[in-house]
Amino acid sequence: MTHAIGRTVARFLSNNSNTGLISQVGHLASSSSSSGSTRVSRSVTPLSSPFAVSRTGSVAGVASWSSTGTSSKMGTEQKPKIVFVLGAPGAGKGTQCEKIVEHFGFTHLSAGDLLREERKREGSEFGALIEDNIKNGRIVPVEITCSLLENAINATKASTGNDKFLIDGFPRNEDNLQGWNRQMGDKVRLLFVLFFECTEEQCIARCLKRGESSGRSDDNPESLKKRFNTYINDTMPIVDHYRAQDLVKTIDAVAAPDEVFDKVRCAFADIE
Ligand code: UP5
Ligand code: MG
Repeated sequence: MTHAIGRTVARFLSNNSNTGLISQVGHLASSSSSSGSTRVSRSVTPLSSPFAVSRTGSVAGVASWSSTGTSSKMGTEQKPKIVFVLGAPGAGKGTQCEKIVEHFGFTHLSAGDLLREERKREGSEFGALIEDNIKNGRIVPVEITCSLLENAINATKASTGNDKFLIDGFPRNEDNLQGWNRQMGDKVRLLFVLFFECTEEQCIARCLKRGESSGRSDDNPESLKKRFNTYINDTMPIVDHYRAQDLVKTIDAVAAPDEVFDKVRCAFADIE
């Protein structure tokens, strides 16, 4: 199944790589917080397929940025700074990201939110594929997720100038890791990985409670079981991969949100 999906995406990419589809820069409806930081995870609206390719062959949303020539010439300091935020379903990634945005001026990009937006976007060719994966706790092919993330990063940089990003819920498996490194590795600077540790019981209880009103198609016992299997089998090896590079800051996420944030604060204390 996964391979079939991969082939579909690969076929789509190869079918469109030379068609000269004109790229459109994703429209960014951003909201500023009191600290001047921005949260865009629910407001990025790609105007074209995430794979639409410009005449120059660049991915939609990237053209305006790279056409200035800044992308390839940027020094390390000017590259967007990235913090990956990982943890089990319901560990509190999104909740803590909102607080980090407020206090440390990052832009929050939730991979899950971007996928859910793409799923409901009229005309998206990937809506059904995304929904099938989300409902079954499987991971969407990286070409889709990575393009949505890259578009959002570029649109945010262009519209707000902010260059500090929390990437929430990504990379979740080997395919994500390799795809990100291939597409984005040279374009960004990874600061560290923020990892929220919480018990499975707590996480499931939180998601089920949220499921009473969230409308999320994966906040139910059956999907949660699958999400947890994927988390243990596919995502934990990614955390271990970064741990081996001493890049992981682990936060105990069992306590109440404000107490958890007290620990998060320390993790961000020494970043420029
Ligand atoms: N809550 C939060 N913190 C609390 C605390 N300290 N004490 C008590 N309650 C707390 O929180 C969840 C709930 O718990 C909320 O009601 C909150 O108020 C409460 P939240 O902050 O939303 O937790 P979070 O870790 O963000 O949980 P989420 O369910 O969003 O995590 P997932 O990682 O499962 O979801 P995501 O949206 O990232 O991904 C969904 C699916 O999309 C994946 O399963 C996958 O199918 C797909 N996906 C991909 O394929 N690729 C990607 O790169 C990303 C996603
Ligand atoms: Mg979340």
